[in-house]
Amino acid sequence: MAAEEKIIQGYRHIAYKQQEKFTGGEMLERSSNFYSWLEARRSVRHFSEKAVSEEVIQKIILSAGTAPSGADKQPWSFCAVSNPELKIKIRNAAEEEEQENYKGRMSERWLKDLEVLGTNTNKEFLEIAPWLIVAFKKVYELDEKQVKRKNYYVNESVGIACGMLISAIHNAGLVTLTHTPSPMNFLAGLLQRPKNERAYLLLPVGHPSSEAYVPDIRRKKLQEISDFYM
Ligand code: IYR
Repeated sequence: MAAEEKIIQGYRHIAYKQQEKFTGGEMLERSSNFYSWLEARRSVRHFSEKAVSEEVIQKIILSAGTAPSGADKQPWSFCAVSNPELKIKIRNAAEEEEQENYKGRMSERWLKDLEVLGTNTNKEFLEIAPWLIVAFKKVYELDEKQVKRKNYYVNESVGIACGMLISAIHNAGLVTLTHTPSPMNFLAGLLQRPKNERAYLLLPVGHPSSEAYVPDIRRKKLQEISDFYM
């Protein structure tokens, strides 16, 4: 039996406890089931006003916070907004930016690519969804002496955390979409975030409306997204 702890490079490490062990067959079944479950996730733009408890949102955020990160800096911060006035302010500011985007900042080609997805400048979901989660990346931290300490691989880390956030939302039987108003500095302003935080992604979270539609799109096949070198 391995010792409970070990000093590595001068620091205490604890024995890794493998959570579960599976046979090859069980592994295949679980992987296949997990894929089917994830495959059923869709980005949904039509929300119901039905409430979602704060506790559920807390667990979802905690799940996102388990993501790996550069030098374990955990360079993220998630703001959960249910305050109706604040949601309206966010909607208005996002729509203002999107109007600029859709009527000039985005190329013809880009607009054409988005047409099939049913996106436009109307961001009603920012007001209707019971929660908005705004993910912020922390580009640096301030140490005890208020000296800036740069974080590492911040985009990768926060991107992974957001992926896990989206999976946690799906696991709760809720829906979301990744909204990227651009530029999105207005979010740091409205939420009065500290200087080291930059808005990364805005995710409305809630139940789908009883009349929710999603575009009829297909996911790429395994052969299109992978190459095996054996
Ligand atoms: N940020 C805009 C436009 C947009 C861009 C991409 I790339 C999308 O996949 C979807 C939308 C918006 O949120 O509408």
